[in-house]
Amino acid sequence: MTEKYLNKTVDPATKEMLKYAYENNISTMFSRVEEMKKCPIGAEGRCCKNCAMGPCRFTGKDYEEKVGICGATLSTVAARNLSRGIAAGASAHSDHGRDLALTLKAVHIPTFFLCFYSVFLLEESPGYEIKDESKLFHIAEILGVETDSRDIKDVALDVADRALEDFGRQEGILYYVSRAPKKRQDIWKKLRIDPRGIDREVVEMMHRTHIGVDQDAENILLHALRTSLSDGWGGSMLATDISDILFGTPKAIASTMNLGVLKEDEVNLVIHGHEPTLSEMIVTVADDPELIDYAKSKGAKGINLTGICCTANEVLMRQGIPVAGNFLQQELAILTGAVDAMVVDIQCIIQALGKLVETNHTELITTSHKAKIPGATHIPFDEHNAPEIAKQIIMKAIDNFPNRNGTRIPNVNSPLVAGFSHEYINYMLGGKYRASFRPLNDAIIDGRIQGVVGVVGCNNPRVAHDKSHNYIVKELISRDYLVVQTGCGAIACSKYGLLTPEAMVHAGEGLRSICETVGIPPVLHLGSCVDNSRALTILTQVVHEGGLGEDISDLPAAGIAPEWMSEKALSIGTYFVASGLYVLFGVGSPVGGSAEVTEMIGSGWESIVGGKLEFEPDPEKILEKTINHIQKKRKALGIHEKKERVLFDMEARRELEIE
Ligand code: SF4
Ligand code: MSK
Repeated sequence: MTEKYLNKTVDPATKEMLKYAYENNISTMFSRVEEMKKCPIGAEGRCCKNCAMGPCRFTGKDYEEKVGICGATLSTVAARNLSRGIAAGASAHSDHGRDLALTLKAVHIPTFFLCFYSVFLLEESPGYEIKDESKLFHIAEILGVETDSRDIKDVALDVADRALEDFGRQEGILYYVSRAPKKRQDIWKKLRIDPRGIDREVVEMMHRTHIGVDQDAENILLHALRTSLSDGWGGSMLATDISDILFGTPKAIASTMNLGVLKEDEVNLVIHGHEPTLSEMIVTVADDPELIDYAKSKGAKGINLTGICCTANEVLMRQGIPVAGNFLQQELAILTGAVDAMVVDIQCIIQALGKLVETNHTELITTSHKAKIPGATHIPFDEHNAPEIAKQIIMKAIDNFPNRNGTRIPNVNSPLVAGFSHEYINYMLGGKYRASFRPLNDAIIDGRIQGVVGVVGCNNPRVAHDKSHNYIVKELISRDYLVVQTGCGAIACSKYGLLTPEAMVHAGEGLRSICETVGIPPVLHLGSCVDNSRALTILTQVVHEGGLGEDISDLPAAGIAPEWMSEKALSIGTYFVASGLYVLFGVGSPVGGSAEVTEMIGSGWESIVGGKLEFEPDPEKILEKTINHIQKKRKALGIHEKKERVLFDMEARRELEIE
């Protein structure tokens, strides 16, 4: 028996399932990565296949001096490859945001409209409603929608239309650009990278990287910054805001994490993918007593909903639904034999699942016309008929319960607290009547908190599962850095209890004192991939609160994606850089073959936007660079020397007043 699996993860539940997979010769991402060696040329951005004269590969001793058949230099090729990845990532988030805007539009048709056209429109999207009116009105204000004395449905419709306008905008800039600090907006304007239409930036990126268009690596990369901004301050931010409007703005909520959340005696339905639209409806419908009775009639005690990847984060943040695992655990969940159905929508759902369910009892259900998988049952999702579709999916899971053929659920799970929207953090810090980021700014200024670090992103079987996430986060909190997380990174750290208030035992003295006073964990779960936009809002609020500079680039803050793998991660990292942050990625560099491009996205970008992007495979170096950077920012702000907090008595106060 091989014990190769021992070094592949730090998660005991994953180890247990890998033992089963290896002993039974079952292929998973963990084993396929051993067989699929990286192409060293492609891995470093040294291959171009943008036209049929190529692919042109930059190899040999003098590869940096070579040019492609069209004359393209290595830096042009590497910049084009990276930029296309960023455009793909931006398009994924933004298409997600567009679907939410369309759902919002479908939910609320104004009454007068109905009178003229069709009464059937009344039933446009049964089951959906506006859950957070105050957020709707706040967003309406930003989008310039009139709210005074207007019906909420009319406001919602206008908000949806304004959001959709930003996807198709041809001229002008995105509405949300105005949310950024003024200094940041000026930088974007001066560089002409303030994002126009969301779709327009992605299309232009694809155009510029077509053979024979933009041959200047720096210019290509400048547009990559703009494209990523259309994601961060456009598609992703809209996705987050509209999800909050429709399903509620998250508040702190307790739940459980890891494969042990699957239940032996209940029907297990795992929700996997990214959008909250269908998953929220499944959560609502699963409580239907008729469905529960139906599950009982099949011998189950009830219906157990759990999630994987970012759909899991969406329903965790708002409903406290337990999470079965992150990206690398999707196959392992099926191998437990206890998943009666896995319903998926879009993104991070691997094709191997279709093959895996051929030999396992799980019913794999695809729901998006954009994402079909051979081997899956397709039940097309339609927001106009969502409760019925959700019911149909749950019935499929129930019907499959009697077909189980032995289960092996690892008895491993951990508690966590999620739900830290920026609105909730604001409330936690200042209370209901004085909600404010002031206490956070003060703690950063007096050094109890040294800085804020986002540790986000995926898993990647090229590096040990969850290991870097946990190492970096533990080290940071022990040194008084507040950590915010999203996506699979948040799932990784919650497995080890780092997202609970009890985790403050791992925190440094200063951070611990804040966690105790405010009642927050030292690691805050902000949500799914699109919810990285919440971090942009938090950073902006910290700037506006005052005392820490005038721009995001002044803040003692940084971003890390230690186990990244997706193009979405590239877009996220780049929009943080374009917003002024230092961002470090682990694993390996997709432009490592070009010293010029490596410099352009590092010191080059830093000189124009204040943020820089680096790829650093060594987690210890990531930590060191992050800390050095934050300390450099503290020094620039003049807050690097620890100030003792002085408690004044009356006499001392009088002296101050006299002066
Ligand atoms: Fe080669 Fe140029 Fe075609 Fe790329 S675009 S494959 S470098 S000829
Ligand atoms: S799901 S993009 S593996 S974080 Fe958002 Fe996880 Fe990365 Fe997918």
